[in-house]
Amino acid sequence: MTDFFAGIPKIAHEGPETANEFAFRHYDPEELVMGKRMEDHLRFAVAYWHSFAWQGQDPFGGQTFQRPWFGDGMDLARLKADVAFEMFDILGVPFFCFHDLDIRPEGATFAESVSNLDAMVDYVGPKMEATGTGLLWGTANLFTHRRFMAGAATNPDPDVFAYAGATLKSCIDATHRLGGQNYVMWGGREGYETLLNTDLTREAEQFAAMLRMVVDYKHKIGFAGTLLIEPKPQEPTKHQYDYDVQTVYGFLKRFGLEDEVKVNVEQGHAILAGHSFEHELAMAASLGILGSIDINRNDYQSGWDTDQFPNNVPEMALAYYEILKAGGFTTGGTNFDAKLRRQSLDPEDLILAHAGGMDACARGLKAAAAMLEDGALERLRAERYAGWEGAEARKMLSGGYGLEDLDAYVRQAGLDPEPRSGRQERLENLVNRYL
Ligand code: XUL
Ligand code: CO
Repeated sequence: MTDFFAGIPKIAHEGPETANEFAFRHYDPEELVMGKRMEDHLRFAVAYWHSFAWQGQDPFGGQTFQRPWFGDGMDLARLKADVAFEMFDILGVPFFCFHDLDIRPEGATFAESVSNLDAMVDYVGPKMEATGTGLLWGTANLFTHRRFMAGAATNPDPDVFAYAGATLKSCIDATHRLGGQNYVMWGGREGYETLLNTDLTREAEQFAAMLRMVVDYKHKIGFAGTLLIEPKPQEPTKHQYDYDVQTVYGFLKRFGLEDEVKVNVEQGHAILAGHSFEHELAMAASLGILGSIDINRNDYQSGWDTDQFPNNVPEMALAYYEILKAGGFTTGGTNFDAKLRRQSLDPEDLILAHAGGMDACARGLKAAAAMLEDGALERLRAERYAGWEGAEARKMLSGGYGLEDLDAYVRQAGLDPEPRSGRQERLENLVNRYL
C-alpha cells in the first residue's frame, strides 16, 4: 500500500440523496439496465496517461502536479503502477488503458525500451489478477519522442516507419499478454503541417501498409481483441489524416481493411471535427465499425482538445442512446480520456473527477435506456420514413426504376408532395422528459 490516497474511502453507491461527496449517486454496478448490469454496459476504464503520467503542463507553463512517482527508472514506474491500481480499487473500475510510454521508462535503446515494457507487463499482470482489473486496450505512443515529429507510419524516413512498426509489435504483444480486449491506434502525428513538404498519396499508402502489418500480426499471434482507429481532425498536426469516422471508413474501404478495424470514438475529437458526439457514434454504428468510446468533454469555444471530465448528462444520454441502439459494447467500453485541470492538485480531485464522470455516464445511460424502452422517439422516426414501406417506394430503391420510370410515375400518379413537419422541438421536448 502507498499512502497517496490515504484517508480516501472506497467509493460506493449511496443513491442521489446522499450528502457524502465520496459516493456514487447514480452509478451502481449491480443495477440492471435493460436486463444487463450497469457495470457491463458502461465498462469503465481509467486512462493511465492523463491520471498518472501527465504532469500538468500547458503551452505556457510547466509541471503543476507533484507526484511521488514522477521521474525516471523502474522503481518509480512500479510505484506509479501501485498507485494506479489503488485508484482502480477505490473507484471500482473494471478496466484501464495505457500507452507503452505511460507505464515504462524510455530506454537508451529500442531493445531497452521493450525490455522495460516487458518488465512492467510482468509487474502489472499479477496486480490485474489479484484485483480483477482488466485491460480495455493498449496502445503505442508514436508521437511524443522527437523521432516521431513528422509522423510514425507516415514519416518520410523509412527508418522511422520501421521503428514505429517494431514499437507497435511490442505494444500489441504487451496488450495480448495482459488479455487486452482491444488495441487502439490513434494517429498521433499521422498528418501534416504543410503541403509544401508532403506527399499525400505516398503517406496514405505507408499508413495502409503499416495497418496491414498490424492486422496480419494480430491474426498471427491469435490476439482476439478488436483493432480500433481513433479519429481526430487536428492537433497535434494541422491536418490529421483520420479526420472523423467517415474519413476513417473511407480509408479502410480504400485499402480493403473495413472488416478488420473499427473505431474508438472520442467526444472531444467529434467536437473538434465540427460534429456532435452522437453524430460520430451514429455514423460508426451505421457503417458497422462502432468499437469503443473515449469519454471526455471538449470546450465548445477553445478549438483544441481540452479533455475535460464529462459532466453533461443530456450529452451523455444522447451518446448512450446511440450505443444502446447499436446493441451496446462488445469488446469496447467507456475510457476516461480525461484529465484534471492543472490547478486541481489534490489526490481527492483525481478520485472525485472520475466518480463524478462515472455518475454522469450512469445517468446518461439510464435516460438512454428509458428513451429506448419507451420507444416514443423510434416510433416518431419510423413514422417519418413510413412512406418507404409502399410498393412503388420499394421499387425505387431496389433498382426496379430508372429516372425515366420516375418521370412516368410522377406524371401518372399526379404527384405533388406536401412537406411534413420534422417535429424537431417536439422530439427535443420528448428527450427532456427522460433526463
Ligand atoms: C489524443 C488521444 C489519445 C488516444 C490514445 O487526443 O485521445 O490519448 O486516446 O493514444
Ligand atoms: Co482518446
